[in-house]
Amino acid sequence: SKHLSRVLFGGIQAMKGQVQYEKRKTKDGCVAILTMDNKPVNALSQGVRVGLDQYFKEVAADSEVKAVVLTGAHGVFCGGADISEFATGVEGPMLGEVIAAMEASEKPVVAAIDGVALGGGYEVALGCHYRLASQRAQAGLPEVNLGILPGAGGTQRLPRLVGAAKSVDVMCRGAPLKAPKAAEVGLFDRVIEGDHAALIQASVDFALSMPPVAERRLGRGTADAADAALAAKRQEYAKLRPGEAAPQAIITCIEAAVKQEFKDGMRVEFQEFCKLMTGAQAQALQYMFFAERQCQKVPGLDAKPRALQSCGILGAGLMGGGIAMCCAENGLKVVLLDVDQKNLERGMSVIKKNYARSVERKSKSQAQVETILSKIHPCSNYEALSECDIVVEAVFENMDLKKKLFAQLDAVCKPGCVLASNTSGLDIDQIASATQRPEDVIGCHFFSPANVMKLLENVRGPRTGGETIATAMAFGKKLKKVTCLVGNCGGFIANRVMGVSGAAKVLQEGVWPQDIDAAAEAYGMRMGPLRMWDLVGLDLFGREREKSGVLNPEQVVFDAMYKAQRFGQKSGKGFYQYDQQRRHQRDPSAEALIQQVWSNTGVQPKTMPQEEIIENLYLPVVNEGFKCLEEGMAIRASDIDVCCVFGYNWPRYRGGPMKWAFTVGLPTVLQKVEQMGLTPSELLKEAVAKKWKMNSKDFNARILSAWTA
Ligand code: TC6
Repeated sequence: SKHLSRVLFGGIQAMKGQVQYEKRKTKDGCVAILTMDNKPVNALSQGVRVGLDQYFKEVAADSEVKAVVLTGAHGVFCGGADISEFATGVEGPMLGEVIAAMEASEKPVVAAIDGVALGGGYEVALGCHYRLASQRAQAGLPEVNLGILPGAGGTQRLPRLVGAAKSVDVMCRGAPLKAPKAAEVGLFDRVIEGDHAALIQASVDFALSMPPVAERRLGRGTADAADAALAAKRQEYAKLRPGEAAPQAIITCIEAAVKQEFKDGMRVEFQEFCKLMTGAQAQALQYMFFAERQCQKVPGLDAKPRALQSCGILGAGLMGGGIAMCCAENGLKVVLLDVDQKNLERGMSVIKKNYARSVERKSKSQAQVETILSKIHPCSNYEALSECDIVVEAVFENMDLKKKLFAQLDAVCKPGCVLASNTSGLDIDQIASATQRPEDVIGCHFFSPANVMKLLENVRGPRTGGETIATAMAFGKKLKKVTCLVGNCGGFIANRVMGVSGAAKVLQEGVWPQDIDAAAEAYGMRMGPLRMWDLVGLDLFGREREKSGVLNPEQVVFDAMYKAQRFGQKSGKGFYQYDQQRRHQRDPSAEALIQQVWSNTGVQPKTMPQEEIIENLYLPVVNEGFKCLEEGMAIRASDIDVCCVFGYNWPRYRGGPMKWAFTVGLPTVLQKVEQMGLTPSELLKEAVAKKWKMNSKDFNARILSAWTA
């Protein structure tokens, strides 16, 4: 500790994080207990790396110390490398060097893992000679989600510990494994019952019982995976994570671990790591890591959330049922209300069928399902909502109906109950006006299916109170949603910005649906825009157009599809034809119809480069995003990206439309938006004139001032 103090007080005070050192003397010998300490998740910031480096040197020189136990403070082992250092540059000592020095220790080193050991955190554990874990521990290598790979030796050490095939899955899936599974796969040597102190004691005893010279595993890999098996894994992950570079790079490293000596494998890992780290995907994914955490924060909101134990849901349709499942799965008591007994029964039976499928697929046990179902109470009487802490209305989109229901909720719900509407676009303030407590009314806009889609847009009306906002944000957190507070405008954020995508215009210019979809899918969208329309149903579109009576010449192809009753998947044909399994293929009759419309309007079919298709599709989205910001409908540019990524499956590795716009360059975006005949957002023009960068102080302040205005 003296040494570390000298380092810390010798001019490097700005370093984040530290390591605590304790010498524990027992009757069997003395053990050094090192505790990584860097709130909240003990990320391996420079101070932690320096601490580990120094203390391992000290331990080596101290003949009294027989072994080392390495653990973490704050109920966590370690959340990995400090991701915020990636953008600013990492200063020495490097994590790989620190781990190599630990591994080279002549004295046994035991990782005592309580809470999570993730990424570089688990790589540190891999550098230890043994890994003991508490029952609540988890381990994983989630670097793939940040567009990188376990670059501190993880790709070389894990295959030597558990074999290549399992390593591919751990690293390419990137999901943490809970203690029993982690032990089964081989990530932990033992799981210890009891609290943190029991784990440390067991680790101390274990360390002292091990041979004094540490076991080494750095020879060749176990060669358990043949080339063919790894080639199959490449294909599997190309499908599971299409377009992503990191999974393929990870498999390259694992191949090296199977075939080459450790030091040569490390060289391959370093090369692959550098390629990924300097690429656009890693940048975008690391941006998303912070964006999805940032969006949950509401500047200037100091109100505390109210208690949340129970949720009422009004309407047992598709949305209501999905919200009920999501609430019950996350421990809320649910009152599912539908005044129509038949709807209620149908809703409950859909929920039960969904869970029966989960049991079949083994994603949930029968016991889990029973616990969840026991939390959902179907009823058809409004009085049942009287004790709920929050009520989410999920009936169909009709303002008069919603107003009527909110007046009823106002009459039965207890004071302080949050009255939320799941409307996907109606004015929250108008809905609130039907109650005597507009400060308790907010929008909670779930995306379908609500139990699957991660986004929750909370919509503040002009009269929504601070406590209501805080409670709705806490509600999202409880449901494990990525929750964004947005403004009260038509379509809110995700639907509004994605709704202006230029698919109809490109189609009307003579580009075939399959070319448009192929471009979008190559960009990383899960489904091209016209396949998406086939899924949503062109009848919805057609009815809206008939109702509004506004005809736009760009949409004549859509109109023709509607008139020909080509509604999409639901009618077996739309832009494509569909088989029983809803697989799509090109449809000559759809193409003939489109060709006919084109020739009636003097349009020649043409090919358009994919990049140009993407610009035509998504630059309008970017422009609309800027408009949302200038109108004060979002708190940050990155919130718009979060809404598109989690609400519309915009490819995470591209970072969302706003991040994309800054990558393209705002002057180019503005120029093209003007060329497309769109009215450019004033904020976009201002950002170009003032040369604002994404997340620059001035840009953020300008957006925040619109939000608070
Ligand atoms: C790596 O290790 C690469 C190695 C290769 C060789 C170099 N760094 O998620 P929460 C912050 S890559 C910096 O809300 P939870 C987070 O931003 C890393 N900051 O909490 C937030 O800050 P805020 C591989 C980090 O309890 C706060 O901590 N590791 C890091 O729901 C709380 O986070 C990973 O990918 C970090 N590594 O979940 C793991 N981790 O309060 C990433 C967290 O200012 N982390 N923060 O907003 C996680 O998955 C989760 O944070 C968690 C805790 C499970 C550790």
